[in-house]
Amino acid sequence: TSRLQGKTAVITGASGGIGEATAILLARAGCHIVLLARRQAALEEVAQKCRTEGGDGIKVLAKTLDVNDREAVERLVPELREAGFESFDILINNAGGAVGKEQVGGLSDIDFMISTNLVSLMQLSQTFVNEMKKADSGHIINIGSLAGREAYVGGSVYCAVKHAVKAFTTSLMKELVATGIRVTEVAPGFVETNFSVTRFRGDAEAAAKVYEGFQPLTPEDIAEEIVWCALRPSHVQIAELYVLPSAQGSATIIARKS
Ligand code: 8X3
Repeated sequence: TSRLQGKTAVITGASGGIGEATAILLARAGCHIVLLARRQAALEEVAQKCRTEGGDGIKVLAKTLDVNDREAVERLVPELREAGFESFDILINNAGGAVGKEQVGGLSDIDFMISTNLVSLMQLSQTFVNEMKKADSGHIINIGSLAGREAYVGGSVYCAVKHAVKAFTTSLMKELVATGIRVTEVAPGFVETNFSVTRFRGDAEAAAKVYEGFQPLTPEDIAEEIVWCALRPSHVQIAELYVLPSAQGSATIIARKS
């Protein structure tokens, strides 16, 4: 049986994209699944898929949560305990994204990006590290980005926060070496999801152009990498994993066939 059998995985941004694909694979590996996102209807659909993949042996909970609601995040662990989850083995901080491709952007976009990608990730990490310490075991997996490896035009705020995610995750990994808690950053390049639609403020045409003429990563590709990290034996810690499409070398070096 899988090393993940019977473990509990908590996934933010679970209503679509990488979060959804990861939840489904973890359910298939026998994990109990806590799905967190703002959109309840979409979450319910993902929950159904997880139940189909995981069978009767797993618990699946679809819970509405805005990761930017600090009080709601504070209530999360007690509420999950009430719902029958006793321990938390894997946290996947996947919620996040970029809004706008202009230089810097307005203050509300700046605040939103810092809050969603960084402050929420820090609060959730802190919350679940406290829980995992009780069992002296667990795994925090933070989703970084190519934007945490290079700073590109049109990404000043997003690149800043993703660099911060990388630094935070590395510090946390070092701080927890004496514990049974592992910390991993999985950092993808271009993955075809709703990411670019949000970045281009709903302009689907501009979003589609990002992935034109080459084969981008799929959410399932990154889900496989995340699950691979989680599946390593407990003495193996994948500290970071940088994953690009084969046709991508950097934010701007992409072999497109026109
Ligand atoms: C991944 C998106 O455009 O920074 O976060 O590679 S991008």
